[in-house]
Amino acid sequence: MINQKIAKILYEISILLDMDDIQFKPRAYEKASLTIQDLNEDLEVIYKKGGIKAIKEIPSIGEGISRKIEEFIKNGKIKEYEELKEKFPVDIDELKRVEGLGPKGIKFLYKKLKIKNIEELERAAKENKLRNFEGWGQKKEDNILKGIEFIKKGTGRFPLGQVFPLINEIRDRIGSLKEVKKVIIAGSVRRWKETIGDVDILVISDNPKPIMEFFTKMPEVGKIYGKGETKSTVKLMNGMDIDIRVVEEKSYGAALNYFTGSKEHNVALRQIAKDKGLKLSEYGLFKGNKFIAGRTEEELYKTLGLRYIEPELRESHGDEIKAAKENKLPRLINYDELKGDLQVQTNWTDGSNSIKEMALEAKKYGLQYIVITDHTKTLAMTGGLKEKDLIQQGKEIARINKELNGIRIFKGAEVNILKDGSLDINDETLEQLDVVGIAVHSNFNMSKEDMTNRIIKAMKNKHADILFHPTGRIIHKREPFQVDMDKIIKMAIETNTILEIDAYPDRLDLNDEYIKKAIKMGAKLSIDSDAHNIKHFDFLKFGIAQARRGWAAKNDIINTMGLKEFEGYINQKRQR
Ligand code: DGT
Ligand code: CA
Ligand code: CA
Ligand code: ZN
Repeated sequence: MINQKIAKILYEISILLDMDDIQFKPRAYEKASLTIQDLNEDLEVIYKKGGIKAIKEIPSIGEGISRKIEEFIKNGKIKEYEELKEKFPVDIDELKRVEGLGPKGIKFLYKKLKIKNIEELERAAKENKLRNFEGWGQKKEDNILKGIEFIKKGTGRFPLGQVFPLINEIRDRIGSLKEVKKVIIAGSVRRWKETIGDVDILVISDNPKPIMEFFTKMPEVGKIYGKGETKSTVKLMNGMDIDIRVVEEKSYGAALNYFTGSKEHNVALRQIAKDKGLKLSEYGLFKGNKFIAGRTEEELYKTLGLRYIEPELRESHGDEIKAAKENKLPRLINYDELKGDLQVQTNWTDGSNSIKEMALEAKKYGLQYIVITDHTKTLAMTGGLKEKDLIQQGKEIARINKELNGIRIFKGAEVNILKDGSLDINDETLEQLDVVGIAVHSNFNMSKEDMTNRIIKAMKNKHADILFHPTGRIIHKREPFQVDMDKIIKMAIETNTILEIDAYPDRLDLNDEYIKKAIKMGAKLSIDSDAHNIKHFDFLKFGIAQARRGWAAKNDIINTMGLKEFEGYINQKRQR
């Protein structure tokens, strides 16, 4: 797919045109970029089938932009873009990763200080050159430095959701080679960690040589670190490293176990083996020189006297080993057990699809119900809904529900928790909704005590049902805000408020530790996609993985309830 490449270029053109003080055009490029990001069909395919005419028929793509797209498909570059980049040699892609720095800020800093990249930005901020501009100040300068710090820390790790489709595609490509008997992704990917350092691919084969050839020659490969008989390492053009190892069938379980990790889990298993007078390695479990287990992982755990431990649990710092010994591992929620999605945005605010489109797509994912939760009025940049809009949307939902079968839409909202803990939608309107989500979207930099009190006050509103993305963090972008999670969990139980596991790949909020804690204390959780377009239901699996990493069973998650049960649950909630 070249769509993402083109979308990125169009977005950069929009910023560069704006730097050039050109009116209106930037907005058109930005809109086109957003449309293309969400397009299901490959632009190259569209073009091959219907030429430039077919491109022009895509909404929000006009004559001028369709010519640029054609140019890219034909020549692999866009002349205007190259010229603009020469005129403004600014690393937009890099700079816009800094939290709090948007296109306007990038333009401003280039005009005033000729800042082109993160290094120059950092230097300027450290020399206090930003704080004296109107509308900037010391606080913003500090935040920019914090944002830079954050990016530096995260460098090299990728949010799993960002690279997951590519990883699976590569796995399938390798799997289709005739020399390959089996291929599996091990390492942190198999443990579904929030972010991954590199990808570890394990292959069973008697003939590794052609596999090494194929692997090191994949079109995505940017650099070969090493190419051996049975193992190789490459860096892809997107910066991600991949290791591949070929093993024999006989040691597959042991190798898979070793390369799945975590390292701490491996160390603990080896100790258990040692205590039994055995030796565990990536080649198998041995008594002296005699191979006694290692063909499968199940066999390995069994021989060590443990219950099988799911990969998502293999990093709980020893807890999982203790539980496996005592037969106390949870029966984790399965990847097919969600029946509803309680946070879904639409084109009424910042989502890209209609209510009906979202509902129909949810049905394809096997869901029985969704809650529409568009943003509310104080989140102005998303065009947040006012009371009267919510009432109107409710009517629309009722109408659509009559048209659809097999999927039920509930009326909801993602209501802003204001600085003082009050909600930005009045009680009479909240009363009319089926499910009320509440969330912090502003004033993140409060003291722990103030933030905790703010959220507790909001949870005490009798209409509040779910606390969305409870810590507000964005991976690689924004630290969680300061909050006393013990108190929040206690209050969630007392006020019967659901705590959300937001499945959006750069949120994954709550994190695994808080999930574990919330479950232990007895709170109820939900797993929601936070979808902003129809493709985002695909994120639910990352939320389920996160829940599993937090030791969640089916019963801990509210939206594993079927429609009837869920309806009963919210009706009961409404009556109190
Ligand atoms: P990552 O790549 O940083 O997201 O995390 P992992 O867990 O995928 O780590 P990686 O790629 O360095 O190694 C893959 C697995 O190999 C790791 O989970 C456990 C195993 N492993 C690697 N180095 C060691 C080691 O020094 N000792 C032990 N026991 N296992 C190791
Ligand atoms: Ca790895
Ligand atoms: Ca590795
Ligand atoms: Zn939100």
